[in-house]
Amino acid sequence: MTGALGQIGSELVSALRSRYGVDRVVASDVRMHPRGSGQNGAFEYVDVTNGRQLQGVVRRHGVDTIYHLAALLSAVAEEKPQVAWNVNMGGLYRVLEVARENHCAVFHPSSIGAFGPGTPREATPQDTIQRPNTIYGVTKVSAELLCDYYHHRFQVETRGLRFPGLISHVAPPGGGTSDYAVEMFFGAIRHGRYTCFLRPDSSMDMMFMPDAIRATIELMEADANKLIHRNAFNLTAMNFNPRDLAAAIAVCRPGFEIDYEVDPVRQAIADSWPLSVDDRAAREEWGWRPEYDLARTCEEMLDVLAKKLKPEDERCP
Ligand code: AKB
Repeated sequence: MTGALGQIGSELVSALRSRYGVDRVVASDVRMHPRGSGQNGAFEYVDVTNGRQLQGVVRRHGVDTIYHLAALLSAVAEEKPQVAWNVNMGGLYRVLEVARENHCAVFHPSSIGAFGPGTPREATPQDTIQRPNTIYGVTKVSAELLCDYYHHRFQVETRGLRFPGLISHVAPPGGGTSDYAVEMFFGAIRHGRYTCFLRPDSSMDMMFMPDAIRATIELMEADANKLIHRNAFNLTAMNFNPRDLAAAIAVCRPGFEIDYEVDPVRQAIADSWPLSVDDRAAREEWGWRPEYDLARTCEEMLDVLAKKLKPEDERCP
């Protein structure tokens, strides 16, 4: 797995190790593994833009599937478009080449960011217009196309998911637009308040990380004969905007307060994304069913964060 210390990787590594065995999963990242993290299992330093490094790790460990997660997220990509192209596309191209040469399957996440202002915004269909106006979106559409190309041209087993905003209490997200949701949970526990960088009515689809991890594993284990689509499936679990989330948090943390200081860059990114997506293809082709709605996500997030961030036990009533 590349980008194994990131938001998805931190939880996917453990899930894959419990399912397939600790010694069967090699975690890698461009950051060094923090000491005393409690994680057993192989860890390698890998810069995904370095094909030789990737090749070396794949050959040394006899890797048969690459979960390629290393990428810049939407907001940080917009600050550094050249770096975003280099990491997101340069990294993927090298991963696909190594996969082609070593007969590996590849999982690569896409995003609701692969859509743009010309896309139907409500119940966005699986197959529709994709003309994003952010560099993140441009890399995501290009990645979907390149993964499909490697599948039909070289028979590389590529599969992907268009993740909505992801919510997790394990590893902090880095530089996304949907990150306001995670920040709001942390704000609620730490300060009883949060200043949101998106407008109160900025709706988008979201998902709690346990659903995202299960979706990844289910897609990679799905029967290839049943897949009409590959790169990448629309996916959703719940839909809300900052105002809805603040109200749901206030149910568990009465007195929670929110105010708004809109960041024009991240607001423009959110405004270019779907309000909601239609994930029927994922449901029909490989049986996708989410388990966490907003109420259940809030309860678990606040419960875990209260224990993690404060010494006293503050359970959600
Ligand atoms: C981001 O906000 O950039 C990501 C995403 C929705 O792709 N979380």
